[in-house]
Amino acid sequence: MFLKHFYSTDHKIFFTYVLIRFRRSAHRDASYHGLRGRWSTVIEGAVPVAEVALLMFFSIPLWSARVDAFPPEAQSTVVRVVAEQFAWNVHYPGADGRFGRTTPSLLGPSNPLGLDRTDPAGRDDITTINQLNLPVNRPVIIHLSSKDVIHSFGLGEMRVKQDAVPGIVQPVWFTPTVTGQWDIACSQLCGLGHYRMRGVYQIQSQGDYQAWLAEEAALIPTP
Ligand SMILES: [Cu+2]
Repeated sequence: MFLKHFYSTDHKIFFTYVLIRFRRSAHRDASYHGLRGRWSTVIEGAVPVAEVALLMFFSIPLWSARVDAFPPEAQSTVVRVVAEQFAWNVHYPGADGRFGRTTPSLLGPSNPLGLDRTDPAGRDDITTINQLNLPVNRPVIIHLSSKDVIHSFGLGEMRVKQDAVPGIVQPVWFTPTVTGQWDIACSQLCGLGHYRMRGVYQIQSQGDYQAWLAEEAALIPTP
């Protein structure tokens, strides 16, 4: 990004100007004084001031307005993602559209979300590890949290990157417009196994997604 900016057209024009303006035939003796006067200092000071103003008063408020305009949950695919060292636990509400109760006392190797299957809302819930399937052309709302340390949920192709912070449920939304399969990357150095904290997300057609949900629902353990 920086390099691309550095070699932009205006720099090439300036470089050409300098080549001609300070050519050898016009300046036999080198000047060791460099630039005199206050203008360069003024410009150097003005550039960061202008950039900070652009960032603080335009860029950040605009981006904030964009990401805070959440679509209604009823018209979205709502999923919970719980990060841990070193995996992504995914929780779907199931056919009833309601998330079952989760509690730390039920946490265990076979129940990484601590989901209470005796809760009526939790009976049909689907859980996966490192596998996030979503339908295309429908807004997705992900309620993101973490069990241990700060992770960062990165879906590069969806332009999504959001920190997962223990003690906070942070919603993030986007609308996938293409089908395909990519990696969920943890983009926060979260421990020794950070490098293998990799999941897969798959954007599917509505039909494929429903078929996948049915497949997963068939795997739900019966109490
Ligand atoms: Cu991580």
